[in-house]
Amino acid sequence: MTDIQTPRRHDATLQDVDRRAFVKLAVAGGAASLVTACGWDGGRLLRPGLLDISRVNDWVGEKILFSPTRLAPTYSTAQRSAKLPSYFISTMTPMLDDPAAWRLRVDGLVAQPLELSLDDLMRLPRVSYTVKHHCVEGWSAIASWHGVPVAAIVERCRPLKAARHISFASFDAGYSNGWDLASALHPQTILAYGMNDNPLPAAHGAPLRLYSPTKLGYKLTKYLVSMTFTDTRPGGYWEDQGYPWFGGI
Ligand SMILES: Nc1nc2c(c(=O)[nH]1)N[C@H]1C(S)=C(S)[C@@H](COP(=O)(O)O)O[C@H]1N2
Ligand SMILES: [Mo]
Repeated sequence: MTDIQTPRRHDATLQDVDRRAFVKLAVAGGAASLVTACGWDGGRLLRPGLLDISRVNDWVGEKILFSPTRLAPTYSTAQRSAKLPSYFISTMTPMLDDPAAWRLRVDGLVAQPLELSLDDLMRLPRVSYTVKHHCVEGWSAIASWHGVPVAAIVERCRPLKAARHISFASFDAGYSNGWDLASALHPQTILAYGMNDNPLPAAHGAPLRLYSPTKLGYKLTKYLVSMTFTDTRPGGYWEDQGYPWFGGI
């Protein structure tokens, strides 16, 4: 499929690692249980009790900490990290055989289902920001992202009253994430097609990825193919293995 090889998670260069910026969750037990999230031994994290702690974290995050309008800090382009580690669950960089045929499917509980090409998305309102990425493995890195607010998509597909959540799905071995509608409508939640003034690189989720500086890295679906509006709370790759569903910062 491709001869382009990018470093995978284990050999990614962790430049600009800022462990002091390691995400602090409101519930101390949650933070302790998160250290190896999106790591290599996720299976071992399925200890009894962890899922309960996650649920408390989610409740605190969703009902108390999250504000639909609070903006995450932004940085100057001069503060960008030299490198952003690249993570994906496939064994090789997920790439499309026919990028021109790619479309974002918007479906589920909506009045107007959509099929959007990259050109369609680029014609919609554009947001750019330079923000810090937080991975629960303990690294963070600053980069600029360019894309269309999810709110602009929501405006066009017109979710039905019963729609409360969105399931974001990818072509990376079925990686997916579930989001609540309020978080998706946050002004800094975007579908990014650009990074650091360039088209989104394959290693970082080309052609399109979800991005938000108010969520932990594992909530930011790369290699997007669809957004499905649901009434029930959708699961996700790491969420289903015990990591906090809300994943807020
Ligand atoms: N499709 C897909 N999206 C994904 C992942 C993944 O493995 N597959 N990993 C997540 C995790 S754990 C992180 S920290 C970020 C990493 O984004 P980056 O590779 O651009 O640094 O992507 C998230 N989105
Ligand atoms: Mo991560």
